[in-house]
Amino acid sequence: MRKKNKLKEIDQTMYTLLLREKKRQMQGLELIPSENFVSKAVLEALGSVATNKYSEGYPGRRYYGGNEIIDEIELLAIERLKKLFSAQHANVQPLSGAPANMAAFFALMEPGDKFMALKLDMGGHLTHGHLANFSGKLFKPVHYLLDPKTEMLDYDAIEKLAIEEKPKLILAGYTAYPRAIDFKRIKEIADKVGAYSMADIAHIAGLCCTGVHENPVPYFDIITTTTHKTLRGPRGAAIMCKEEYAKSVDKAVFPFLQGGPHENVIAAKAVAFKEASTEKFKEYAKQIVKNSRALADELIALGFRLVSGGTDNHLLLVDLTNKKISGGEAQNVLEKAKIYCNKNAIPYDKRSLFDPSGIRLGTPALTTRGMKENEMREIASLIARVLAKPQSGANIKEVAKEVQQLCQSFPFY
Ligand code: DSN
Repeated sequence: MRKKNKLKEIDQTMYTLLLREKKRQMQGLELIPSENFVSKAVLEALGSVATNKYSEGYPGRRYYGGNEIIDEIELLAIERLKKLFSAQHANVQPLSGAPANMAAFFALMEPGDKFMALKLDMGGHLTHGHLANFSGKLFKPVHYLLDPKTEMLDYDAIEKLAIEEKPKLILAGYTAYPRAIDFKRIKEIADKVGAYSMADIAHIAGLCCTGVHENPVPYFDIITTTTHKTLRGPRGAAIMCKEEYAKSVDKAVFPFLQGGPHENVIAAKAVAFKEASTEKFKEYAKQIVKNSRALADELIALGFRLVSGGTDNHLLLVDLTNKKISGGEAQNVLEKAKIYCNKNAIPYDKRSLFDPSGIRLGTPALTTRGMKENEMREIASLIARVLAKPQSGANIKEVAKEVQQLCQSFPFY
């Protein structure tokens, strides 16, 4: 007997919306570097009965009865994450990246303490000290910048600033930085000035756990990550740290910042961590970077300027200044052709953050669908064709048709 679709029966409206969203995801080119497609196994765990349970506290120390199995689920997620990254301690309860960063700050700093991070419009993050965010309001951010010529991190300048400012914590890890991060150097600088070392590896976690990018977890004081980007798990986050900070981290997550953990998400995280520990995932992570480089090389060949001249990781930042189109306009017109990306500031951008000069492209999601270098070259040419004639509806329609054909050859769900 065919299994009945309960959602369709109970809520036709939501069923239809979700079906439409699935079609949108499958029939378009997902190039937003922070997005990915989780496995069916992860989706199953996410939609499981673990969502029914309250489990405030930690395994063995809960404020509700009936947590015997939930404890096993959370411990499994913790152990798998520790093994995956060689971490001494892990907390898998953070609901998302921003709360994870908030908990990490409060675990190691007091309000008013000074910390160093990369500025948002250079590739940092709101939670790395932007004034509109808790991190800029409650703490004292000192921002380091990228080298204006190379558009890369300038470690000597970071060291000089750290010596002058003596921050309590130095944060490395970015949302729009296409190059490899020298975590060892950042740690040396932090040690030199007696600061805590913090890494926010949300974007590159899937590259770090596979050795495709250097993994800072074994030697940094504290590390935050989301679980849904290159790590390809459910939307959520985790914190890892040295054993000596374990208690402070756990207390900062609960009871300081959060209440009941989402155990269905934690179950899904555990499944994703298992998947990420396989050889297949390692190959996937390697392919992400190969694809990113192929996309970058072809875009350069087609006359696009890439910030820093290329990429070492899963993303690239395209400066559209010479194309006479803003990042926002490019995002919108590409969306019409079913090519999804996001507008993004470039270092020292002359335009506003709300309509900056660049777009950010990434390969994690399309690599999950099985696309390789040839498809990346084809996609670069589709992007170039849309941006060459952004006003032409006929041109956009033609590209959209080709996008759909390409997507049909790489079915996923
Ligand atoms: N919003 C994420 C990104 O897109 O990079 C960072 O939190």
